[in-house]
Amino acid sequence: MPEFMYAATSPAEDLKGVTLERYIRSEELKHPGARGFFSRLVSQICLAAKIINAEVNKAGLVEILGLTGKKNIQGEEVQKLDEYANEVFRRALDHTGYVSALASEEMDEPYLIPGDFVDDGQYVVVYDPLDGSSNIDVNVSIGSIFSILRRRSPGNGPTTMEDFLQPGAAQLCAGYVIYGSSTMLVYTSGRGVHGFTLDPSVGEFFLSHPDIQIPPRGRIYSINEGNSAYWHDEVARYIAHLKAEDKASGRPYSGRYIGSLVADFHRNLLKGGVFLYPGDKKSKTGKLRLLYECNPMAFIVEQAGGAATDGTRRILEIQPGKLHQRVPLVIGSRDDVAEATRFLQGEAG
Ligand code: AHM
Ligand code: MG
Repeated sequence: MPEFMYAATSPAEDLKGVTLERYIRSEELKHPGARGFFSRLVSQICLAAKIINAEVNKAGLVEILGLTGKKNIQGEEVQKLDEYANEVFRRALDHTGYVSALASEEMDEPYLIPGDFVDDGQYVVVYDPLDGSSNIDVNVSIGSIFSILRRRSPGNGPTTMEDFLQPGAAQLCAGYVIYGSSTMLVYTSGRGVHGFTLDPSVGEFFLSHPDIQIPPRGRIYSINEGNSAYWHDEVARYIAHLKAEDKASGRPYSGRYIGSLVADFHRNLLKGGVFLYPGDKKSKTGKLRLLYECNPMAFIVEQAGGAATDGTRRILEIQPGKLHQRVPLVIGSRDDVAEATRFLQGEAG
C-alpha cells in the first residue's frame, strides 16, 4: 500500500509498512519547533546499516573479496569487517552538521569532527559498529548498536569527555540493527520501541514491529555457562533456580545463548526472558560496555516495559567514569530482572 495513504498522526499500528524515514518524520512533526536534525541523523544511521548489511551478507566471501584482516590477492592488508563498519558509521555521521564528535568501541578516543563540518554540533553519537563480531565467520547473527546524546558543553566550543560521560537516562535515542535471517533496525526515542525490517529488494526499512512490548516474564535465560567456574554464589543460585522444575512458575526455563548481545537481546525482547553478563571472580565488572552496549539496550528495554540493572543499580542511572567502562548487565522481562536482583542481592535462594 502506498505510504501517502497513512496519516502522520495515526497510531503506530496504523503506520505499519511505512518507511523508517517517514515514520521518524511523522514523529518529529508532532513536536512543534523540531528542525528535522534528528530524522536526518537517524537516516544517516540507517544508511550506515544498509552498507554494513551488504558487507555482512558477503562475509562468507571475505577470503575472496577482502575484509579479512589478512592480505588480499595483491598482497595488500585488507580491513577487518568491524573496522570497516566503524569507518562506515564515521563517514555516515561526520558531515551531518549536527554531530560534533563520535565515540565507538573500535576507537580508543572520541573522534572530534572537524569544525568545517559542524554547523550546530548539538549531538554526540556513541556506537558499537559490529557487536558479536566473533560470530561473523560462522554465519551467526551480529549487530550494530548506537546511542545519541545531546551535548552538555556549549554547541560552538570544543566537545569534552563530559559530553559522552552522561548517564543512560540522558539518551535521546538508542537503537540496534540486527543482521540476522532478516535485517532489522529497532530504536526508541523515548516514545516506545519500534522495529523496522529491511526489504532487500528495494533497500528500505519498513515498520514491521510497532510498539514492541517485552512480556513481563519469560521462560528463557541467556548467560555464558562456560564462565560458571568463576560465578559468584548468588549468580549460581539464581541460574540453578531457573533450571529447577516448578510447573506453577514455568520452570525450568530454556537456556538460549548466541554470544551476540544484539541477537540474544532481540530474541528476549520479543519472547521475554532474561540475559545476564554478570561480574564474576575473573572479570569483576563483566564484559559489556556501559556507553554503547548496556545503555542503549537498557533504554530500549525500559521503553518496552522491561528492566536493566547491574545487580544493584538501574543501568540508566549509572554515572559513567570512562568511555569504555564495563558494567555487569542483567536485562530483560520486568519480573525476571526483579527476581534476578533478589538473588544477586542475597535476598532469595
Ligand atoms: P564484542 O563487542 O567484542 O563483540 O563483545 C561483545 C559480545 C556481545 O555481543 C556478547 O553478548 C558477548 O560479547 C559474548 O561474550 P562471551 O563470548 O564472553 O560470552
Ligand atoms: Mg561489542
